[in-house]
Amino acid sequence: MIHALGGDDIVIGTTGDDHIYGGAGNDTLTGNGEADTFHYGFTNAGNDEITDFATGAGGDVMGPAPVGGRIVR
Ligand SMILES: [Ca+2]
Ligand SMILES: [Ca+2]
Repeated sequence: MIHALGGDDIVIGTTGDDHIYGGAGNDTLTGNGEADTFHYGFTNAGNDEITDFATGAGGDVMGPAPVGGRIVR
C-alpha cells in the first residue's frame, strides 16, 4: 500500500499489484503495471491525474469515487 498523504505528490507504484492512496493535494499517480487499485474514499482528494489507468480484465480498479475532487486521465 502506498499512501502519499497531503501535498502535491508524484507517486509511482511497483511492478506488482498496488493499492495507491493519493491523499489530499493534486497528485500525479502512476500504477506502473499490473492490476492497481486507486483509492478515493475520502474528502478533499484534490485533482489527481492517473497517467496509466488501464481498463478491462486484469486492468486497474478505481476505489470509491472521489468526494469533492475529480480525476483527470
Ligand atoms: Ca497527496
Ligand atoms: Ca503496480
